[in-house]
Amino acid sequence: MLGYKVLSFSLWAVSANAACKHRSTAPEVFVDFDGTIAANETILMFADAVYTATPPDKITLPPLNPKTFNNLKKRNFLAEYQENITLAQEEYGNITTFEEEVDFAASDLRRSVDAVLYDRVASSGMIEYLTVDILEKYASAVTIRDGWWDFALAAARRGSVPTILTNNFSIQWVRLVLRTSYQDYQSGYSNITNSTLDIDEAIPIYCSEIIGTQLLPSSPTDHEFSSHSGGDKVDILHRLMIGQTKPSLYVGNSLNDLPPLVDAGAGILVGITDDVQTQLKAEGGDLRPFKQSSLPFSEGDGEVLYTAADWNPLIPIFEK
Ligand SMILES: *[C@@H]1O[C@H](CO)[C@@H](O)[C@H](O)[C@H]1NC(C)=O
Ligand SMILES: *[C@@H]1O[C@H](CO)[C@@H](O)[C@H](O)[C@H]1NC(C)=O
Ligand SMILES: *[C@@H]1O[C@H](CO)[C@@H](O)[C@H](O)[C@H]1NC(C)=O
Ligand SMILES: *[C@@H]1O[C@H](CO)[C@@H](O)[C@H](O)[C@H]1NC(C)=O
Ligand SMILES: *[C@@H]1O[C@H](CO)[C@@H](O)[C@H](O)[C@H]1NC(C)=O
Ligand SMILES: CC(=O)N[C@H]1CO[C@H](CO)[C@@H](O)[C@@H]1O
Repeated sequence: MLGYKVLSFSLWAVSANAACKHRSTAPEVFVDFDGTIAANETILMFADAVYTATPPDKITLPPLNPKTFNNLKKRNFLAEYQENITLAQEEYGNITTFEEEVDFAASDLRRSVDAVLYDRVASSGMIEYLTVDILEKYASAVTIRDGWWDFALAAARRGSVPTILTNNFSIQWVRLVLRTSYQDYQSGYSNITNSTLDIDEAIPIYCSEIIGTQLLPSSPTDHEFSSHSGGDKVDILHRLMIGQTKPSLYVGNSLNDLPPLVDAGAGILVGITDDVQTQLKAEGGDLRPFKQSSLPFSEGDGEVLYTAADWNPLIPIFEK
């Protein structure tokens, strides 16, 4: 993993030097969805949509989101999932360093926790009750982080339409959230310079698909991929970078994103919580606020992760 890292950084340096001095090479961008593009953990909103759609006598799983549907008086499913992560951590061993945190996030132990959750939800029989109306209602309640569409359009103008790599749970759901949000964005900005670009459709999405039927229109950029961990994201990132001469940039927000963040040519945490930031620094992670002067990334020693509260500070990556 470290070897790949060093290689991609030197590629970045070479291509940046080779480019004319006004325009450094625009990176290929890979982005997490929940918590990074969306301010919300949208998987919980998706789960709420499933509970809303399912007739009460057909509900076979405790609610995933403890904040809603607690009237069902069932065991807190999210707490159980978190216990499963803790059990996996204990089995992995004592995690005290940043490197161990990255390694655990890429491990089969950590992967199996999310795979078990996914399989249990997929086989619950509840997903089949979902309707377009209910999905649309929940999609319009998602908050997209500030600057996302400006960032995505700036990247697209430099030939780097961002690719979404997400572990949660449905391509159709993620695409619907993008479509809904981009419509809002466009209605607020009457003079978008590249209005011919349907970027909400152009963004490739690599994700599982838990909805058994095609409820919503598909897009040629949908890519079903059984992704359940940061290690899976690294695999797909490597596959997509084959033959690519550009450097890679990964943007995420959580511990699950550490493997691709560290593996890519550069890694930026957008929307990381203070708790996780404090934890990673205590474990020896080198986290620094992302600034325009952080560019070009080639100056780093390859172990720095940058942080930003939203997407606005990242737009200059594509304006250099
Ligand atoms: C989504 O996130 C935003 C920003 O953190 C928050 O204000 C909003 O209440 C959240 N929406 C839902 C439905 O959780
Ligand atoms: C975990 O590591 C810390 C720091 O090295 C140490 O203080 C602690 O005793 C260890 N715990 C276990 C259960 O090994
Ligand atoms: C927690 O793990 C157990 C054992 O693998 C599994 O049966 C259970 O469904 C898991 N819970 C969740 C919420 O994923
Ligand atoms: C609009 O975006 C597309 C896709 O990136 C690009 O091919 C095209 O050149 C852009 N057009 C303008 C006017 O920027
Ligand atoms: C419209 O375009 C002008 C000129 O490029 C720009 O200054 C202005 O901020 C844009 N308005 C919106 C709402 O984007
Ligand atoms: C692997 C991964 O990203 N799993 C996430 C799926 O969604 C839950 C709920 O938001 C997160 O806690 C997991 O980290």
